[in-house]
Amino acid sequence: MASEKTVYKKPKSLTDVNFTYCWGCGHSTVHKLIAEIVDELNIRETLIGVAPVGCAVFAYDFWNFDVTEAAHGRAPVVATAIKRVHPDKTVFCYQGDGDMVSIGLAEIMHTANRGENLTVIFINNTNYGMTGGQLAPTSLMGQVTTTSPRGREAALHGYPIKMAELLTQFEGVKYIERVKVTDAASVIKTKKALKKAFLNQINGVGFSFVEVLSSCPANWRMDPVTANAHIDKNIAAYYPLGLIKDVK
Ligand SMILES: Cc1ncc(C[n+]2csc(CCOP(=O)(O)OP(=O)(O)O)c2C)c(N)n1
Ligand code: SF4
Repeated sequence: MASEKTVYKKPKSLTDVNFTYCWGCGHSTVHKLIAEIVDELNIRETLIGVAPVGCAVFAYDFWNFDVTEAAHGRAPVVATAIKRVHPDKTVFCYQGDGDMVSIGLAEIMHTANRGENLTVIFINNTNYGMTGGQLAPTSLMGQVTTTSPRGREAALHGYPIKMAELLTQFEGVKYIERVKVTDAASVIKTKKALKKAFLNQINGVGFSFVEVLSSCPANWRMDPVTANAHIDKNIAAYYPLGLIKDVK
């Protein structure tokens, strides 16, 4: 009889608490990838995450390592303080686009400009997920949301902000990549980018930023498969994927 071989098991860095995310939500995939990377890099005991306001507000329930909470876009400054007090720890921020690009825009810009040796993971689902799908600074032109029922219009709402491109101008920023999690190949690429962003910090390279184009099927009023296709076809057309900055 052939002996059984374990090919996959739940990462140690996830608790037994079930995710509360909607079906097909990108947060679940990224949470799992982070947990896998933390196991692989063996940093579970020396890692501190900073969670945002938004659907990922309960991330501390799902990850089996230290996570604190910094509401309303303040994650980068809280992470800055933690890293400065504990330079031996690996510290990361996990933020949505409403949290980061709306109320927290100043914090991310100044943290990037200071070139803090941090890992920042930015989940861009082009709306405020938790509160019912309101317009975010990242919503696409024409995007219908609960606060833009006629679609996003430049004259009323301005244009979608490309955070990854915006941050490239800061000299302190060493690594920026934009990825997605819509199929197996893109999930593997995302894991590679996230791992590099953690390794950069461990190796003292400096501020590293990974933007993940992520689905919000619930507020987009789409099934998960259609939501992923929407990312591939429309969102990635405005927010180009790939490596944006990599300073050795
Ligand atoms: C001062 C203030 N304004 C607004 C809110 C409501 N609020 C909570 S989460 C959130 C949006 C979060 O959206 P995003 O960061 O995109 O995360 P997602 O839920 O999509 O993952 C808002 C507006 C609040 N709690 N406090
Ligand atoms: S509302 Fe959107 S972002 Fe929030 S859990 Fe549901 S699908 Fe995910």
